This record gives sequence, structure tokens and C-alpha cells, in this order.
Amino acid sequence: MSKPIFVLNGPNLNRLGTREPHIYGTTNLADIEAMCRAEVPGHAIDFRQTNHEGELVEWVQEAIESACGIVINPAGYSFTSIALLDSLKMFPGPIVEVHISNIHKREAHYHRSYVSPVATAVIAGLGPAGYRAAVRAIAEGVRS
Ligand code: DHK
Repeated sequence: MSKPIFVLNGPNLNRLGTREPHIYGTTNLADIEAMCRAEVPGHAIDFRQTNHEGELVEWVQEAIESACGIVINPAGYSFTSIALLDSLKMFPGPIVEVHISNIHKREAHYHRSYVSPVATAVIAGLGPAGYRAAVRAIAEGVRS
């Protein structure tokens, strides 16, 4: 049984659908999970969301042994968490960072992600479709 793709979501993404729809749209996280599963039917997906930084770090640590790749929307922790950066540095496989909005078109505090330097790729501004592109890239064997 091949290892799953971990799709990890950070703080406030559990509010997608009603959260600032002019920025994030009206698609909720359950819809995004269904889109990811439909995009790579031959691959196991482990889809999670947390508002807690330590839990996100522990999931990345778990992925070291248990995942073939990581798709991560760290949300607000992208711009604050060196702990998350340090955990991702230990992951041997491909990491695709996803942001629903184009963070570079937004306020300055969204411009510098601590995660991007250790990511294989960064997708920002494609909306929920960014998740589909990310899981497909890992399923098709993008290298870290
Ligand atoms: C989601 C968030 O919660 C923000 O903190 C980021 C990201 C952008 C997104 O676009 O998915 O800035």
C-alpha cells in the first residue's frame, strides 16, 4: 500500500465558505477535500485542518515516516512560524505550499512565507484549484 499524500490546512481554513468570501470565495474545506480525492482517485489522501501550530508541526513530523508528499496551506502560520519551517526541513519528500489567494497581491505581512524556501513548489491565487494542481503534481511524481 503506497503512502498517502498529506493535505494539511492551517488556522481559520475551517471557516472557508463564509470567511471573507471576496478573498477566499464560497467553496468550503469539505468541498476542497472532495476535489482533491476526485483529482487523484488512485492515491490515498490524508486531509486535515487545525487552528493549532503545535498540531501542524506534529502532523509534519508524522508525515516524515507516513506520507509520500505534503500539500500544505499553512495560512497565517506561513508568515510567523519558524517551528513549522524547522519541521518541514526534516521531510524528505515533495512539499507543495498552497494559498487560495495571491498573497503577493495582498498586505505586506502576507508577502514573506517562511515555508516557501523549503517548498518544492508554491501555488498562490488559483483558489481551490491550487489544491487540485498540488495533489496531481505529487501523484505524478514531482521530485523534492
Ligand atoms: C490563508 C490565510 O488564512 C491567510 O493567512 C493567508 C491563505 C492566505 C490563503 O490564501 O489560502 O494569507
